[in-house]
Amino acid sequence: MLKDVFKFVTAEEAASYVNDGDIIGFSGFTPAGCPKEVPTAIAKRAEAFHAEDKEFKIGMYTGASTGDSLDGALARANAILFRTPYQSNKDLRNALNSERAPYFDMHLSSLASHLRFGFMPKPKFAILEVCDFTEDGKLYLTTGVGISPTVAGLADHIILEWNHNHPKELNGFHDIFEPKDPPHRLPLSLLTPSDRMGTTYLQVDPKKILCVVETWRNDEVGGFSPTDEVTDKIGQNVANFLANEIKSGRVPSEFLPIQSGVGNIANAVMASLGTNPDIPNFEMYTEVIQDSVIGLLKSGKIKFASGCSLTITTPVLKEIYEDLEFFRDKLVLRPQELSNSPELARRLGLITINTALEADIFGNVNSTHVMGSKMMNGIGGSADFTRSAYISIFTTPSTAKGGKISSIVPMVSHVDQNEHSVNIIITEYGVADLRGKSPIQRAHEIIDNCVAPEYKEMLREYLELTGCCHTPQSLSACFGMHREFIKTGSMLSTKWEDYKD
Ligand code: 0RQ
Repeated sequence: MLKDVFKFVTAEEAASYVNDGDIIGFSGFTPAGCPKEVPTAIAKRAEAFHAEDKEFKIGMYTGASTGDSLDGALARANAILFRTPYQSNKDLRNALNSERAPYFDMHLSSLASHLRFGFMPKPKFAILEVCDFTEDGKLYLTTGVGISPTVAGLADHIILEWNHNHPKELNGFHDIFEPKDPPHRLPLSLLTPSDRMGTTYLQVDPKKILCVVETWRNDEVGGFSPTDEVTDKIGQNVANFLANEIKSGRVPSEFLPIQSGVGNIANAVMASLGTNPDIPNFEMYTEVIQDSVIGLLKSGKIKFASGCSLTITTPVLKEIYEDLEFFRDKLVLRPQELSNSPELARRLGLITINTALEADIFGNVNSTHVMGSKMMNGIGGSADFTRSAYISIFTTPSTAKGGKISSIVPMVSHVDQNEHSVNIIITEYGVADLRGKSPIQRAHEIIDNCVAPEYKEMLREYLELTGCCHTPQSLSACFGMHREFIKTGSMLSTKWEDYKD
């Protein structure tokens, strides 16, 4: 009996082991598979310490974003010593933008190995959500894997959240593997998205399991906005572009595995790929498996999906759990070191589709910083995939904030992906194919095909400002549209003579 071997406690008792300055690694990836009870109890403990004027902050390693009971609760309690990587919680975003929560944004594929290399302090605790476990330390994870194998290995103590809302039959859906570190690393042996190279469980030293907390709480995955005219059009443009790539022979007729990012646009793109008759049935090798993928697995349009998490809303997850046997040979969940591996992205020939906040006319992309300084979410896995893609695509609506911001600008206010890695930009207006083009040719391609009509002339005029050089950038005017927005609340009134020396 597990209860005879391990210490079963309340979330508050588990949290009482954690002290000011401790560092914790959490399971999960997005709100999927994250612990919920113990982080909330740690946040309450922090609040109690703060009420007595005592310090209480913890260092946090997560897979990616988490649920509100983790990031939200700890941010509201002002209990964050540091935090990495990707996040998307409103309260945490406010905390890190006001320097209350030091945040460093990392490529998701790098985090586990950087922890093992000792580039950052090792976690004292790993808090992991499981659907089942054994006396000899076999852990069966739930809907998100993230960095669980690495933090479980490095931590002194493991606290388990045993979530009975996830069926034990999830056993078999995971492919857990941790590579050796250089110079002893071997090639990752996956040759197709459905290959496996690891175990279905995470083996830990059972002596490290400090305590177990039982819970019945659902993952806190938010719903999606219904698609609208703009996101529908972007989705159709992506699908038509890829259908044409197959027709022209640049993409093999059997097609290539797809990686798709997070959010509303990504969900709409997947829906369009699913309904376009010229797109063959395909496989996914991605990090986040969202709701739209599940419908397409059911219809057969998607043959197989490999990811790091099932970031699925509760009603759709219920559908999966009611028909687990149907999905057993169609889904696999892996640690982010595998799901986001640049080695595998390059070998499998991924077509990668991610979202930009803004792109510039030369092809650089900003997915993270609003007006160059305010962190939105983080780079996530977008660069893990983009740099190693067969074809890298970025989508964005041509404007934001009701047309007052053009998503295409002369120079991005922060660079996440540079012009050398970005192949294709797609808005609701069309497709800019940047492959094999010089900076000036790229600028014309983007302005002609992707920019909203009201900003086209402004950007054409910008190109003429310096009349010089390989990349005609005016260092005085390149942020003129951003500066105009900050000054007046709209980029539409930008006049270059106000910004050019
Ligand atoms: O703001 O919410 O206040 O209205 O940005 O924009 O259009 O709803 O787009 O939900 O698809 O997210 C890049 C953030 C897009 C996401 C980003 C404002 C806009 C709105 C959101 P409001 P949308 P989405 C896999 C890959 C980086 C990581 C990544 C992301 C809000 O896709 O975080 O790709 N990507 N990971 O109004 C000012 C602009 C703007 C702007 C949009 N130019 N200036 N605000 N907005 N453009 C996943 C993982 O790695 C886990």
